[in-house]
Parts: sequence; structure tokens; C-alpha cells
Amino acid sequence: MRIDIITIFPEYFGVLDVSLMGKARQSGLIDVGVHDLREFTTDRHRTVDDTPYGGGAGMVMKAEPWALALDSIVRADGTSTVVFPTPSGTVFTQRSARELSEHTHLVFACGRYEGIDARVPEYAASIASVRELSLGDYVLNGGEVASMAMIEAVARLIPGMVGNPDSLAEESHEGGLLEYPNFTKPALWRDREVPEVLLSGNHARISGWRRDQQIARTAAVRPDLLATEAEDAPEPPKADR
Ligand code: 6GU
Repeated sequence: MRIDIITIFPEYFGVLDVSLMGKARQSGLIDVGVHDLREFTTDRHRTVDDTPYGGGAGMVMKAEPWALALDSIVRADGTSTVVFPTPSGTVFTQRSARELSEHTHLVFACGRYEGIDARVPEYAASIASVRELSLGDYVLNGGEVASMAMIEAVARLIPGMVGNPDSLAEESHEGGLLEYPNFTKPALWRDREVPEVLLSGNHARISGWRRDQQIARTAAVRPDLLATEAEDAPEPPKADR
């Protein structure tokens, strides 16, 4: 997978050189390019923003530098997907991450200030597939941190990225439930015991206990996910109804 990032803060993305992402880049699973939006300006001051039509607080990012950047980065064969991280987008979920991980070329367009001229995503949609995605109901200063979160969520789903593929399937959200609690040695630590069932060696009991823990945890902290899971679950066999 190729990932291109367009930003006025290219230095933010230095962390992509470390940890799992660094390894993925070294192994050639992921190829990342970071582009300074100011390189696509044509004026002496390298201006990327201007005052909003209709008035209001803050500045809006100008359309033309974005168009020049997209024209140079988006593939002509229509295989690119441009992601605009924005608190006004649809919510980015594990399902979105899974879907994006199946693409061959992602372009993250990181807006700052009060956003980008609204004609830019429209223009992008004329040359690529477009997703306007939000991390959730809170406001960040720009798309950089949001892009980083989405890139990490997507990259770890690419086959070959995680040592043990089972560790992906068991995680929170993949099955619509939060993860069960984990423990490691020692079995007794500061007066706290590891649940006996985990020491039993009875794998059927352990699976049942873990499933119960997942359901209890999800009901307690994310009841909205249980409603979603019921909707997504396959229809029960007719005999059960
Ligand atoms: Cl994707 N961008 C910004 N600026 N703020 C956010 C967000 C994205 N998601 C949640 N808050």
C-alpha cells in the first residue's frame, strides 16, 4: 500500500519512522510520502489560507494549493482514495479501517484552521474516491493527529503487519464486543488473584468465561455496541423463533 500525506506540518509525521509503522515501511509493506502543502503555492509568501466568504472567525484553506497537490499525487487511473479528516465527517470505525486497508493508494489531506474550501473535496471526488472521516465527537486543531490515528488503524490490518493474525480477530471491535481482560504471571500479585478459570487449562470454560466478560464489559461501558451487534448478527435458525 502507498500512503501520501498532504500537510502544512510535515514534521508531525516523523513518528511514522518508528515502531510497527517503521518496520512496515522498512519491509516495503507500506510506502509513505509526506508532502508540504506550501510546495504547491505559487505566491512569494506561500499562502495557504484566506478569510472566509460570509465572514466569521478564523481562516479557510485556499482551494488552489490543494488542487495542485492532489493533481500531482492522485493517480490518473482512478485507483486513489482521498481521505479528508474532519469533525464534520462520518465516524471512522474498525469497519472503515478494514475497508481502507483493502485500497492500494490512500491520500490523507490534513486541513488546519477552520477547514478547507468546500469545493476541494468536491474537486477531489472528480479525480478520486473520497472519504470525509471524523475520529469522534470532539474537535482537534487539524487533520494531522486524526490522520495518524487512521493510518495506524489501517496499516496494522494489512496482511503481514502483525506477527499473529489471531491477535487481530480477538481484539475489541472486530467482533462487535470489547475485549476480555488479560493477565500474566504472577498468579498472585499484591493480594490480587488471576481468575481461577484461566489457570484451569479447560479451554471450553476459558472461552465461555472470556465471552461472558466481553458481554459484561460491553454492557457496562458501551451498551450502544450491543445494539449494533444484535443488528449485525445473523438471523437465528427458524426453529429457535
Ligand atoms: Cl478527523 N479532525 C479534526 N480536526 N478534529 C476531529 C476529527 C478530525 N475527529 C474528531 N475531531
